[in-house]
Amino acid sequence: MTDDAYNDLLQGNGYHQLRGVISAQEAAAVRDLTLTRLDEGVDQNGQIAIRNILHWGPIIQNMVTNPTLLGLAHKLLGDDATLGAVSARVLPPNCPPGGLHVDYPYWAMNPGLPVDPALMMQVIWMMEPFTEHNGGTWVAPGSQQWKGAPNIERFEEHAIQATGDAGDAVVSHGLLWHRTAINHDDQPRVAILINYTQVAVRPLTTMGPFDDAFIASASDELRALLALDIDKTLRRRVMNHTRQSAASA
Ligand SMILES: O=C(O)CCC(=O)C(=O)O
Repeated sequence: MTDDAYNDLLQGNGYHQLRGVISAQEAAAVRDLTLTRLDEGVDQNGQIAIRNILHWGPIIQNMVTNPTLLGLAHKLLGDDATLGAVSARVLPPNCPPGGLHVDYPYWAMNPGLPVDPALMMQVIWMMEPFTEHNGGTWVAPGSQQWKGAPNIERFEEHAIQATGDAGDAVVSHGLLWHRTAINHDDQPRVAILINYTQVAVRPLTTMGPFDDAFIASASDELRALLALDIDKTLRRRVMNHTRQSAASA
């Protein structure tokens, strides 16, 4: 699976759908939780973004450290990949579509960057079935290979909507052109978005501060993703780099 997803992200569609990563019941619990916390969100042109939701507890932390996703993030971004952002995206009924974009850090950089090595992987978690009716995400297959800034005409020629079941996860290369859709349903549509980046990329949002209880209970995987041991990580990088330079001298 990891190989197929990895190849899809770099050389194929630029995204890959993983079915049933969590159960429909778990997804429903996350959806319900999100809808009780809408007051933490900000309005983004009629859609709601709730940023930095790691503190919502183990239910979100377990999604962040899900072994399947982490395996893929490590293969794509390195064993010391970090968490760039974790947020909820709610599409209220009849909301307008979101803007066409690539993901951070690519939108903050000049276009024309190589696809491989990737700097960022996004996960769009479906907390309920995503359909064309309720706002399945618009994606342009293969657009991670299109150099240059996203443009709407080219996007609309190729874009399709990602649909699937509650508990599915769409992983995508940070350079994939995509946008949120209109929700034509009478119920809000909920996604959880997780961004993993190479360790050298500055996180999009501030992750902390973390209190002592959080740090004491954080799993090894979460410690690594939050770069809580960044000094050790970077020392290891420097040592590997020095060894490689010595070997090639
Ligand atoms: O909520 C969605 O449909 C996807 C949003 C997304 O991928 C993004 O804003 O980067």
